[in-house]
Amino acid sequence: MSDTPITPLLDLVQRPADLKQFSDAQLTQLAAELRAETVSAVSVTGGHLGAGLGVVELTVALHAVFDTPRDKVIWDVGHQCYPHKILTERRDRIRTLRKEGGLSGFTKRSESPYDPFGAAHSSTSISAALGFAVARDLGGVTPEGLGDAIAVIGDGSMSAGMAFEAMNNAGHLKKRLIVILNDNEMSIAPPVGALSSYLSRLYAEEPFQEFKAAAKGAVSLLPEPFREGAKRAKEMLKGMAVGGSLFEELGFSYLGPIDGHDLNQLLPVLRTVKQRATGPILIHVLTKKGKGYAPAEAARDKGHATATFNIVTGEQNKAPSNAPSYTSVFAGSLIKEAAEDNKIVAITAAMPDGTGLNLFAERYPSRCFDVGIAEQHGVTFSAALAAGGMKPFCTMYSTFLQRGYDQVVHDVAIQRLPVRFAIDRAGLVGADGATHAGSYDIAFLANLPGFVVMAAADEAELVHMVATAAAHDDGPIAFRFPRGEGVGVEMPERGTPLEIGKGRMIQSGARVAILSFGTRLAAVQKAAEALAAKGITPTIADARFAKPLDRDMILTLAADHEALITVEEGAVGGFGSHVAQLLADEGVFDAGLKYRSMVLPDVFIDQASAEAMYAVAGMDASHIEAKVLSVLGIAQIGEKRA
Ligand SMILES: Cc1ncc(C[n+]2csc(CCOP(=O)(O)OP(=O)(O)O)c2C)c(N)n1
Repeated sequence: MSDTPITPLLDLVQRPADLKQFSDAQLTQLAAELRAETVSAVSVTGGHLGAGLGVVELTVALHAVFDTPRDKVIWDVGHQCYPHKILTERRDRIRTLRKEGGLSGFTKRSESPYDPFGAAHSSTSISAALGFAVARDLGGVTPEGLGDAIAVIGDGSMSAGMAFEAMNNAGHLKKRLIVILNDNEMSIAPPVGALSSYLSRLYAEEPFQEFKAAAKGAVSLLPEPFREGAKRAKEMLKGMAVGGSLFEELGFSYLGPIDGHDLNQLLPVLRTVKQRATGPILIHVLTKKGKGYAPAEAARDKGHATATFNIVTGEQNKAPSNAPSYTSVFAGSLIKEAAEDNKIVAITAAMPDGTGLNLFAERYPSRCFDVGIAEQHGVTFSAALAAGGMKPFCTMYSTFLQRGYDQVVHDVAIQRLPVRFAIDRAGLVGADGATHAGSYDIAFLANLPGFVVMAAADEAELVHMVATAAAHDDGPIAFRFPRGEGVGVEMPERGTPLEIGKGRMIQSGARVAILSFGTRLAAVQKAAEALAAKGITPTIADARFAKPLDRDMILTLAADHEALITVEEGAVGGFGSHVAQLLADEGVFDAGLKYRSMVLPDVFIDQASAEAMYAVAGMDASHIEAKVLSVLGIAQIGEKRA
């Protein structure tokens, strides 16, 4: 594979309709070219590689057989959609994937009519496809028309509750709907759980299926082309008995399993389904994550997500790190706490590596639970672990915890159970964009009675917050920390529990106090250096807690300064709102305090580098400096920034 692959057939494809001109044999060649183009693009952009490589043939087959964008192909998660983007009028921009102003790394409605439903969080595709199918049957209108609705969902994503809720509903409504189960026996990590074992059995026990099919006379029930297929492709039919009773019980016709890398199987099956399907149908397709690119196939995560890389060697270009990542500091601290306290257990929802809990699991396998892509269950499971006397650390990315919100309220907070929420990827996340930004957790947790909500200002603070959470048995407690590296502070050997609801002073100054919550503290300090050159020394405090607030500290800061500014990497409604509420309730504004809060802007910020996102958000050091100057009424020379 060269850096810029030679792609004579792909070069003829402007839009999916162009695929109709190709013979099946040419489509096979087209798939090879599409794979090479995908590898080439991701080598310069980084991103999700393995999942896309696994669906190259499926992507070609879907676009060759169906008529997109009239027919709606809905990719679950959307991380496998790069080949789809190449075929759907976005090849010219494919090397801008995940970059500022470039293509999103996921499907996105605003980007293309070929992305009928955006995603990035998993397990929504069947619900979305069903919605399109029902809209179609009720005479709904879209600019592209409404044809077939096809959900493509991975075996990992299929394990989530939402997928089953949708199948349950679809089986009941009996609308024509196509679900393609893309089974690569991988999630990000190897998938766990009973569904995964069930799927494995579906193809491990072929003889049983054949027997069952024969017993039911099922082969004769298969549509004509499948019966012909028995002659043409004996191998294919072997695996295509009527199995998948779980899906059948839910009201789906089950077809499969078929080889998802063989267009000679995919094309006839999809054509037949297109011709004949009446109700909901599930096609079970077996694929290999990372297929066709040796370094991805060989990688532990099958090339799930990668930095830019050298195509020949597969070697990734990773910047050397100067400080440990927050994730590794969290995991290391939790392991130390767990060594002292055998009641500590850890829960992840399909993200063992991303959360660092893979390290915890190595050390304490029986105390670590990967519940699959099942945040709702993960939270309630944690709640009951707490009720049962354990000390659960429910470890989730901020953005994915959103899915378990009712469980946080109903199962944890109302019952005042001491679940410890370790919230990774809090704040802006860069290339994954708006769907993955951890913007809301402060707001949606700090409004819950009895919750303790902390944010670590640096990696040493994180160590103390893990210890604080371990020691806190009086109700739920959460601590948030961002993606990426710490700031390089000296690290304590062990964490010391913090006093609940107490902040800390960083520097005392005059006129203006900056009250920071979380890792924007470094930017605040940088702003203070720039302000010092202008003769202004702000007071700086680290709030540590958004709930309970350090009332004494905040009211003292307000009393001693002309202006108070809060800074947090979260949406409106969070820390700053609680501080404003306190100040209002205490009548502080009556006395004329100048108050400003710096929060994420009220927009969904598209992907870009972290620095660029902070600039868009108005949250970098220069913005903080400008905010101080403006609140003090000091005009700036040149550009007015605040
Ligand atoms: C609600 C939610 N939780 C977690 C994730 C993180 N995540 C992204 S892809 C993925 C694995 C998906 O596995 P599968 O559906 O089998 O697709 P594959 O990558 O194997 O093609 C996970 C856990 C997510 N996107 N959404």
